[in-house]
Amino acid sequence: PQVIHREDYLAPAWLVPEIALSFRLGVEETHVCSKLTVTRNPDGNGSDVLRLNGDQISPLVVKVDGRAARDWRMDGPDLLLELDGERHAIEIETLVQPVTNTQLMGLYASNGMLCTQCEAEGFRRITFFPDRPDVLSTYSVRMEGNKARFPILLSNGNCTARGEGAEGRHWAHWHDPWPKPSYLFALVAGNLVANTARFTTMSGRQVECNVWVRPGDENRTQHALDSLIAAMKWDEEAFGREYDLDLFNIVAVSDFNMGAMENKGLNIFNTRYVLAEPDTATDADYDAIESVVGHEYFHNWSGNRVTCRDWFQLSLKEGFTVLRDQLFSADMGSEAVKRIEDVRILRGGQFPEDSGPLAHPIRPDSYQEISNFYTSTVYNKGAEVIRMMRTMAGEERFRKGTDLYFERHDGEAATCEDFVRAIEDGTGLDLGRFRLWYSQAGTPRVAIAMRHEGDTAILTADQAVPATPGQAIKQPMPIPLRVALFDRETASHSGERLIVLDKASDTFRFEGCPRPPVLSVNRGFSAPVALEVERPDADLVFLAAHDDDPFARYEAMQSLIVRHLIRAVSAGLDETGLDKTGREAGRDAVRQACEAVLADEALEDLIRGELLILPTVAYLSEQLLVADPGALHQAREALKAWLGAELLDSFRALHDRASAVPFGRDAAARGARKCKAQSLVYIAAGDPAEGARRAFAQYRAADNMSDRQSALTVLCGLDVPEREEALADFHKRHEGNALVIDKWFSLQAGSFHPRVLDHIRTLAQHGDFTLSNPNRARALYMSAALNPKAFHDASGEGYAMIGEIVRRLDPINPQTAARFVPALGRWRRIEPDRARLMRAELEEIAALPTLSRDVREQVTKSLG
Ligand code: HT7
Ligand code: ZN
Repeated sequence: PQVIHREDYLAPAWLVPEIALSFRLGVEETHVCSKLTVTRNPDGNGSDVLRLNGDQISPLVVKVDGRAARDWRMDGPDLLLELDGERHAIEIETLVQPVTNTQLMGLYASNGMLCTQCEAEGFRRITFFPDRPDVLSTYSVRMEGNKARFPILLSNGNCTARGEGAEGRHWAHWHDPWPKPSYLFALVAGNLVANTARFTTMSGRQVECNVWVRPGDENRTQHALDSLIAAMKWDEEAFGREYDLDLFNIVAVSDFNMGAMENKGLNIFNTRYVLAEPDTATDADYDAIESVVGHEYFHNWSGNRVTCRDWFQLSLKEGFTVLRDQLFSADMGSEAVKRIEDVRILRGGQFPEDSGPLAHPIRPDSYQEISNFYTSTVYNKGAEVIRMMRTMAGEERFRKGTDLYFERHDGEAATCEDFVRAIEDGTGLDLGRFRLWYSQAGTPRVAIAMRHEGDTAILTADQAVPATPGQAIKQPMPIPLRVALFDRETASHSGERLIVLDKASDTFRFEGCPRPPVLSVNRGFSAPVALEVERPDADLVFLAAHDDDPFARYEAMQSLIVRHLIRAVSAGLDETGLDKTGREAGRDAVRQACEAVLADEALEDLIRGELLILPTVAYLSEQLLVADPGALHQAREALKAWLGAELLDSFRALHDRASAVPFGRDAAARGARKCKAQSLVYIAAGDPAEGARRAFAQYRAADNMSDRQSALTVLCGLDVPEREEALADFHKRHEGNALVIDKWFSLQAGSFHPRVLDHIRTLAQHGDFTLSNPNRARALYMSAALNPKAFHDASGEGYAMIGEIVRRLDPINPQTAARFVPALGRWRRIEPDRARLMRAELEEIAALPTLSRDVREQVTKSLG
């Protein structure tokens, strides 16, 4: 396989300042005519060869300066032209078949409409072009098609003209004044309706904002539209960034490989991140829409105005934009809850990636298929790395750094190094060694111990960055840790301090502590590290009850639970909570901490709900070199049942109180729904009969999707008749609403029901199931792959199911297929019997004679 290396970057020999595209649209066939103005790049290597990338297309016509070209040849999928001089006009015609494009890259059909996805390398499936992000062009687009079939014709920028043609056809001209790389090109043609609002920018310009959906969906677009307007305003205030066109369009499509795409002025979204109304969308869905709409909008500056030089720099736009969307969501809702959720995502997805065979730095050094690098590492760890710079600089100085970055690199294709240098110059920070965060993979492990001498607390911190594929030896990196020392009698501290651990080992002195304090460290998750802190359970119970940083309270709860569960699986546990050696395994400390959380009247319900969520089996497995996911799952369920039984009255009281709060979208009502969901989980674990009764009653009384879904989630895990009744009702009630039917599949496949594997097999035969829609395929099979009970079933049937899906999905949609491989790739960290079965599935995939580059890369690395 061809491996692309970051160090081999060469500037393009030819640039394309202008491109005019003309599309004769059809679902079966679309004819594309492209006219490029190409100029020799003064900073290029002087080669006469113009490489125009292609993928599964062939040229119908090739002209240079108006004449049929003779000097062209194919090099694999690419078209090469030999050119002399400085400037030429190139014309190329191609024919594409949108309806057969099941990969959903390039131009494809979705529900009768036509749309594009060009990032990262989809444009080359439409026409021949230097399809690389450092070639920026001004785009003019002509679209022409049947008016009845495609009443709405959209592309980037502004619509400059439109008109009627013969035989029921019509056309539109679009022009985007901002030079952009080909990955930001987009067109949409179809029967769509818009919900429209106007936004006045900080300099007083009027922007028309539209959310386009299929007729019938328009009453589910208001939240997305409101989120867009809020994001536009927020970016002006928080980052000084103003929108730069008169029009901003969002289009929702139901077949989409990822969440959404930031095409200039024409964002294309998975319907999942657009459509919402209380009856069909949960509070989490509403939050996700706000966050993704914000994310794509923020790309207008971090990604579009300043783009990436090459795909190794992906985190330049993605890490930064994730940070920007996190800060936006925090400002729109609860900062504490948002931080807890973001850390949960990081630990659930990125930490396992960083400790497995697919680990890579946030700026990778090589790839075979770039689509495999749209990872949690590039996105979420990338955001954490920039967040650390912000923490060290402080908000105000960080803003000076980002202002400088945008000013310096506006209109350019930049690198991560450009970003770090701008932050350095703008903030005055020395980020010399900090750059290691860009080049080294692996989650640093930080061990902390504290001793007390006189009135001084002395903290010792050691760091180690683990070896990862291709990187055996690592250097210590600067790790900013926010620290507070609590006086255990007054339950207060005298202020937080930021320490930066930038060596393998260091000590830090804190004076003015007359008594041994309680240590609260890595507050707000100031660094994306795995901490090992020497502290008694009692200190964690104290922090869970008293820490004034809500994240640190959550962290103390999680640490107590992780500690207990790891002890429980490694030493066994009897029903009294003692391990085989007769030691108390920390279960009672967990109960005490839960009690404090349940009893704290000053605590917001939104945070209470978060604090009660148990760590996932995936996160628990991360704590062990080799994990037995079956044992961890059982121990976790046992703890849930024990807490449910021990604290049954408190959970009942919480469920009753929360159930009395009427529906609203305000924080108090949302918090009540979260507590209702969590208390129901514990009641069902502690007393399944009462859990079933309450869940069914909640299901029937629900006037919103959050309550209906949380009740159904609990029922799905129980072997009771109410389960079937509620599932049948849910399907009937929401028939025809694809996003809600996705939930119906996902809840069943994600449940801990004793016969969950049978259920998944039956669901795969259901008339509503199809592998060709990524949302539906993920609803069933990604939920199964993430469900420890189904996936890690000792029979190996869960592994076989995911292996089979990779094999069946690969010829249809390789990008989506490749996303299932990492679950099997964790075999080295799983106990030997299961590991053997997981590896066998990978080998069976690898043995297929034809495999996509996407799946081949992931499987080879996972076996390697
Ligand atoms: N920048 C977007 C990436 C994306 C994508 C990448 C590969 C294949 C399909 C895709 N759809 C969208 C999304 C984002 O991060 O904003
Ligand atoms: Zn993005």
